[in-house]
Amino acid sequence: MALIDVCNGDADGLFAMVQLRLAEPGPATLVTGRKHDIALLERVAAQSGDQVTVCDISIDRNVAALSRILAAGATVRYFDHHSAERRFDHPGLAAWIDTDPSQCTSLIVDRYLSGRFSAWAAAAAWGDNLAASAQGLAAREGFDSETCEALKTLGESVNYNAYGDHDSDCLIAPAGLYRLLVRHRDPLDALAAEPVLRALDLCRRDDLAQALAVPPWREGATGRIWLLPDAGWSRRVIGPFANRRASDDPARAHAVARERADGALDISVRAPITRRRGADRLCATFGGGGRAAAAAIEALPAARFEAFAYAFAGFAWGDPGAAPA
Ligand SMILES: [Mn+2]
Repeated sequence: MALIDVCNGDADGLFAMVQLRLAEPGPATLVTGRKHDIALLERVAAQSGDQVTVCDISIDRNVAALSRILAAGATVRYFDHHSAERRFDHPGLAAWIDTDPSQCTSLIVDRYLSGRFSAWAAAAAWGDNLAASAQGLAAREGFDSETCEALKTLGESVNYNAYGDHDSDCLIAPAGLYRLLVRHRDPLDALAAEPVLRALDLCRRDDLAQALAVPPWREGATGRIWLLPDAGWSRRVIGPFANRRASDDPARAHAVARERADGALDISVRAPITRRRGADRLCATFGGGGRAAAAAIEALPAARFEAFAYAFAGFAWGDPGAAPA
């Protein structure tokens, strides 16, 4: 019987798994990757009796591999906040799914563990740009403002580290980072003891400064779009930059496109923070996916960028079927 842990390589995925393994130490094999490695369950070869724990990857994008793992006789615990329309029942599957846009996987795991490692969960919520949720948890735990600032920096730095197209784009592979983090019950101890976290923060600030110097490609009443050149800094910072712009202007939607070496575009989309619905629907129209609040399109042909900008400008953000705001 083997323990197999599978998680997104961003702050939310890694910190969800850190919480679970702090609560339940065990010799687990970790499968993780960068943000764009969404089909992580495909890499899992499970056998009868194996226990697979999954955090922060979409069931919809992994449903075939999930079925195969369950059919092999493994049991699966699944924690997630991505769209789960293809979720199914199976005696070997236990799922904790909450797709509310105020939620992230680390917050779901925090509830599952009755708040044993809430500082990790708050840092993850900041990393997923869920400031209100993070502050709510921090207030409940009585964290002071210095602690909050440190947890926010940690979450944003580790979230930043998950972007990039290649391991060479970033300072440390998510799997290596996880092994450093899980040694610390308190994320503040991790910040003090692991120099790579400070280095990540400095790199993120440098990359953000480069992106913040780029003017919007198009700006309208309902949203803003940026177009970044293909470079190491733009590959790394596209998501954090989209989060920053969304936080700065919460009533408008945001899209950050980045040119790729092959001429196509990768696009990160953020719904308005005041109406966090629809990013996944808009991106699905162009072959992408994600969550209601934050989604992405990979490799959009450049010839379709105008069509995307048009759809983005006219998009009805908010709940489908709700009265127009
Ligand atoms: Mn997440």
